[in-house]
Amino acid sequence: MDKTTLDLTTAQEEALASLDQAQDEAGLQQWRNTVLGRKGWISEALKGLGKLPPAERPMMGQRVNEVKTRLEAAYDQAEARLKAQALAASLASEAVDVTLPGRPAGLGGLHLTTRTIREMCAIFADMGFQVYRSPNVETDDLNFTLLNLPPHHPARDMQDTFHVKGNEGRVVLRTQTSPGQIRAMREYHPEPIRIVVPGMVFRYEQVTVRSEMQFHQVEGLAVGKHITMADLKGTIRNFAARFFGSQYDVRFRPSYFPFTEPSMEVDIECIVCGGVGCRICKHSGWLEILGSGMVHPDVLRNGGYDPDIYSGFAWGMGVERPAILKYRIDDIRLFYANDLRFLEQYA
Ligand code: 2NM
Repeated sequence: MDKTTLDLTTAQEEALASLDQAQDEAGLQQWRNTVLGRKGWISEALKGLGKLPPAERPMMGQRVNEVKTRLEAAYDQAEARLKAQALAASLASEAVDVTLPGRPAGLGGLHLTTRTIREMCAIFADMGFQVYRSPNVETDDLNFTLLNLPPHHPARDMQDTFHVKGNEGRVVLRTQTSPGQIRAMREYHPEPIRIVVPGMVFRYEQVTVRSEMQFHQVEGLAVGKHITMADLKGTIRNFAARFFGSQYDVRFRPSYFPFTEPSMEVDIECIVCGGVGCRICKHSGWLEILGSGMVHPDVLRNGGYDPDIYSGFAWGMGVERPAILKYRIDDIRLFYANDLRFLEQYA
């Protein structure tokens, strides 16, 4: 290619213009080949110098080299520009908008059983009862004998028991939280006590919509020098009014428990039908909520209190059953099914 100085200037301007058009790496390389490559026109121009009259060669040679230097610099600039564009594009595609609100991880909540235990304990706490904790695994003595249920007593069959292997059959999963009351009496006698013992209990029974093998209780005990049945009734009535609502009547029915004398079961007016009679209350208008009574003299003695000086009342109440009544839940097995669709409604 045989270019004059003027041609070179025009070619340079064209090359610079087309370089500005290069949009990507491929376009850039193609431009480099046609302009600066071994067979590009700069090379051709350099080769063509030999055909010029000797007098023109130095001036023309210098001019071609100027153009070459100028285009090489332009190429480097264009390459840098494309790299910066590519980087900006990839950063934009990966960009995180830090001003967007976050997607919060789901927060856990308390299980309905836990909430109900806490609510029950809080109501009794307002009446001066302290929470007393005691083990899930107990000796036969604490779970039965000291509660006035000697070996072979027929009332032991009221609660079918899980036995822990070995230990000559003397170790059981507690069937009620009452052994905690014995522990508390032995720890605090002869001081007066007002305690509630919440916790899990275990009974080897058929699982149904109304009963599980594992459930919870909040049992209570008050011992002192002038405790009467009026205290028991007042405490339970106050609890029922606060837990279920004061519009429901409460009644006390004579009953039997080995650890109390006299004993009473407590019913609340059916909270589903208001006492008219329905399927839930088996058309009686009443729902049983707990068992209670005046602590048996032998049990007081086993706890270290002289029954001629001290008296006490106690109750045993489930957690899940009052909860299914209060929240109108139709299957007690939901408490252990771990279905979030159920649990989340109460978290
Ligand atoms: C019940 C019913 C009546 C009860 C008695 C005691 C203790 F240890 F103080 F004697 N604790 N819990 C009791 C009384 C439990 O469950 C239906």
